[in-house]
Amino acid sequence: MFKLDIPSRPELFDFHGVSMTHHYTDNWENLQNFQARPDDVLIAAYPRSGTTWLCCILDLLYFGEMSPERQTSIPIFKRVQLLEGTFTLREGPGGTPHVLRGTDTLEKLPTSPRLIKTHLPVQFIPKSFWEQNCRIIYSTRNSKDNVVSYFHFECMTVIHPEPGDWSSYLQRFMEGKMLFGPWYNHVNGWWKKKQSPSNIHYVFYEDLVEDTGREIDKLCSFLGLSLSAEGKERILNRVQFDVMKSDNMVNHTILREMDFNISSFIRKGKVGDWKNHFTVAQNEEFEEDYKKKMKEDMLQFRSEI
Ligand code: PPS
Repeated sequence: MFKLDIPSRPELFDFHGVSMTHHYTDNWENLQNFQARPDDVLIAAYPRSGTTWLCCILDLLYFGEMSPERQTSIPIFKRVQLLEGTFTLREGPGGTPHVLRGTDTLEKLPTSPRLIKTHLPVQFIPKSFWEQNCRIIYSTRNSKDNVVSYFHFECMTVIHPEPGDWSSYLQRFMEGKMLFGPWYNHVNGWWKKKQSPSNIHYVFYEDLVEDTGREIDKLCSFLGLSLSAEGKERILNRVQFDVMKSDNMVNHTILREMDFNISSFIRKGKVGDWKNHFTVAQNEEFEEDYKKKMKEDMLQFRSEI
């Protein structure tokens, strides 16, 4: 079990125009000066849009054949390290605190490539990733399922701010006062960056649910990897929802900061679960607001398949 030192839920504060908590800003200078390597692969996503699923796929693509024990012995959050995280770890009650910084861990990571995860909006990404023209995979999901998943997650973990009730949460999501900022700015900011010369591949959660194999093929062609039919089958088996949900190296049950009596980290895995949460009135208000915020953008999402 890992025991982080989190005495109470962190507060949100405005950080360069984005709502953040100190866990993701404490190490800002080192983060901004982080030295990316040309072969680094960055997996970027707004929280709760399929990041872990993609992390597992990429980890298997790069290291599945070479070191199968990696998947059975190392938790996914260590195999694919969060760039911006800063947490204090305490070994036993009253034990010596030990600060864990994503940047430090990544600097020591011996793998090539390094698989790196981030929830940062595009404007916060350290400039070395652009200078090195690193491959970046951006995972995204329709806003309604995203907010539902984010709500359940924030209810179950003290790592994030207090979520409050569902209806006030939904309002706050529309106002954009969420950890890592407004969903709307996040997905559009990354999308605009993709239109400029860059090395970004977008993956839609709905597409992954619809046809995981097809999306793995697209990933391989973006990453310049070749995969045998058997290798692909092995990956497809390993990343099925039920398999990941029961895999202790993936489902985060080893983290004491998550209360699995409240929800699950790998929860439902469906497109359209929002229908079980939004009232008719909430849906109308959300749609109206969505049209205003997304009117100039070409980005199209599917909220059902
Ligand atoms: S986090 O906390 O930001 O890292 O969360 P993230 O991994 O981005 O997203 C969690 C949601 O992805 C779902 N998930 C999957 N769906 C289908 N198949 C597979 N294999 C899978 N793995 C993860 C997970 O269940 C969360 O969505 P919800 O809607 O809450 O179930």
